[in-house]
Amino acid sequence: MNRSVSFKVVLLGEGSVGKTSIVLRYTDNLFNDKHLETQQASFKTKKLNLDGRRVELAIWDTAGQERFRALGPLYYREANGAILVFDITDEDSFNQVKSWIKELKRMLGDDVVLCIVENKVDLEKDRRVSRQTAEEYAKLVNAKLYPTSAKFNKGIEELFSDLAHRMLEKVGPTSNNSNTSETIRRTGIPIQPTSTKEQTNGTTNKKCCQ
Ligand SMILES: Nc1nc2c(ncn2[C@@H]2O[C@H](COP(=O)(O)OP(=O)(O)OP(=O)(O)O)[C@@H](O)[C@H]2O)c(=O)[nH]1
Ligand SMILES: [Mg+2]
Repeated sequence: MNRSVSFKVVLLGEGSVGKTSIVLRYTDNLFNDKHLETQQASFKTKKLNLDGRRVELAIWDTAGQERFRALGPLYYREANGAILVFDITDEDSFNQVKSWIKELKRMLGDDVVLCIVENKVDLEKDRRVSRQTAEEYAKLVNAKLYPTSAKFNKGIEELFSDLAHRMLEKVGPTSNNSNTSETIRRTGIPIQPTSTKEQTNGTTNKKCCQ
C-alpha cells in the first residue's frame, strides 16, 4: 500500500485579495461577501486521493495587511507549496505578489512549488492586470498561473489539485513497502499551533502565532 504524504501549503498576498475566501471555498464550500480581515494565521487540513496516493494538505491562510508582512517567514519557511494571490481589479496587489516571489526565491530557492492566483475573475470588466501580463510574469519566475473566483467557485478545485500533483512530482516516487504516513517538510522554524482547534466536515482549523 502506498504511503500517505503530507504537504504544507501557504497562501500569501495583500489584504482583501481573497486568501481566506479561497481556503474556505476549498475546504468547506463556503463564501462570505464581507471582508473579515484575518488577524491571525491559521491552517485547515484537507485529504485528497491522487491516482491512488493519499495526500494530506495543511493549508495556511495568512494575514495580508501590511502590518503583518514581517511574519511571512514563520509561515513560508517550511512550505512545500506557496499560493501567491492577487485581485485582478487591483494592480498593487499584483506588485505585492512580485515582491513575495522575490522574497521566496531568495529565502527558499527553487524548493517551493509556486502558484500565482488571479482571483475575482468574475469581475472581469474591472480588470486592471491583463492575463497576458500575469502569464508572462509567471513564466519568467517558473510559476504557474491559476485564474479563480472564490465567489463563484471557479478554478479552486483545479488550483489545489494541480498544486498537489506538482508537489508530489517534486518529491518523486517513494517506496511502496509501508503504509505509514510520511510528512514532507522542509527544515526550518517549526510552527507551534496554539490549542484553538475546530472540527468542520472532516477539515481541521488551527490557529497560530500572529
Ligand atoms: N467578486 C469577488 N469577491 C471576492 C472573491 N473572493 C473574495 N472576495 C471578496 O473579497 C473580500 C476579501 O476577501 P478575503 O478572503 O477576506 O480576503 P483576504 O485576502 O483573506 O484578506 P486579509 O485577511 O485581510 O488578508 C471579501 O469581501 C470577499 O467576499 C471573488 O472571487 N470574487
Ligand atoms: Mg483573510
